[in-house]
Amino acid sequence: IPTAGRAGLPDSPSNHRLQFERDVLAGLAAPQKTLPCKYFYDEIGSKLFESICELEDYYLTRVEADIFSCALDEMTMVLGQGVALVEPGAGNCEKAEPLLVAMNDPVAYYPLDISPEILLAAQQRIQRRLPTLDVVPVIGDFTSTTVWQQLPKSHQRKVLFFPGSTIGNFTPEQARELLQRFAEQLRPGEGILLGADLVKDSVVLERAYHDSAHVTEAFNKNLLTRINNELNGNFNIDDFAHRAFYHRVRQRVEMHLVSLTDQKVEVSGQQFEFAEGETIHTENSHKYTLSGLRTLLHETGFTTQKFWTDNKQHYAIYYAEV
Ligand code: AVJ
Repeated sequence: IPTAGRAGLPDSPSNHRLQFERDVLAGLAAPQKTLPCKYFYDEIGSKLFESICELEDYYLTRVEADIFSCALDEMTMVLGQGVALVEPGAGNCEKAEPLLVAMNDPVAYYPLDISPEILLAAQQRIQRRLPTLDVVPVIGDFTSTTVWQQLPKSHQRKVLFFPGSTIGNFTPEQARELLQRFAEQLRPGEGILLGADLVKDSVVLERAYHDSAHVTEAFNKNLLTRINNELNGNFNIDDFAHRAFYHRVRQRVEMHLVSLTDQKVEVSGQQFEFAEGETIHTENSHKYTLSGLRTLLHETGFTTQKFWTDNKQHYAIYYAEV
């Protein structure tokens, strides 16, 4: 793999492809085959994810939206006036929009995402609705350090917006590292609005990731289609099955793709062997308790100010400041 130029162009499309190739080849060569879940979100994957969010079985989006609409007045009060909202992994920005509309004179919105098409469409939509708001999309991977340098230096009071239980995709150690990195971007008095899915009955959890309409299955398998298309792979999609289960000890839903036969697959000219029943681990979705979330925030330099939850305590949103 040629590496020249990568340092100078950390977020260019060709570097994204190189990074994708490196991650896939390394992941498939590991003893437990694994693929990073951030690669789910190509154009088709992003659409499939939007369909997942509309499923009855996938309660997360609905419950979070309900908490937001019930708590909107309280939230805008604790956020305060003249805030610049920064959203890592903003996607279609549909969660920020109602919040921005309700907020007290927000000055700017910085949605940060790897997908420019979706961001630019969202920018136009939000800009039309809030003409005086400064909407500035930032293209990049929020887990990289370089993307934060693209944020304009300003004296605006920042609040990070990290809803959707995206934090769940990180192991507890990775989550601590990420929140520490977030905290480093903030000055005293600046904050984070963090949404996370809570530990609950495993039947409810497993239904959310193994929905009856099989959209999550399509979402999971689309990763193989993407590898076929972009990295010259020859996965036979029908030779893999979708699996999702809740692991009580690890406190997470794991998604896997299970090989249904002994088979060989080629990606970018490299061959990988699968035994029947062997899996590719494609996603972790960690679930938190309220006290676990509070501890995570405290350990990473935040002081929790307030939290909101639904009456079943399926989901929680925390506001915390550094
Ligand atoms: C967007 C990471 C919160 O883990 O619930 C949905 C992604 N994966 N269905 C989640 C997802 C399978 C989702 N997050």
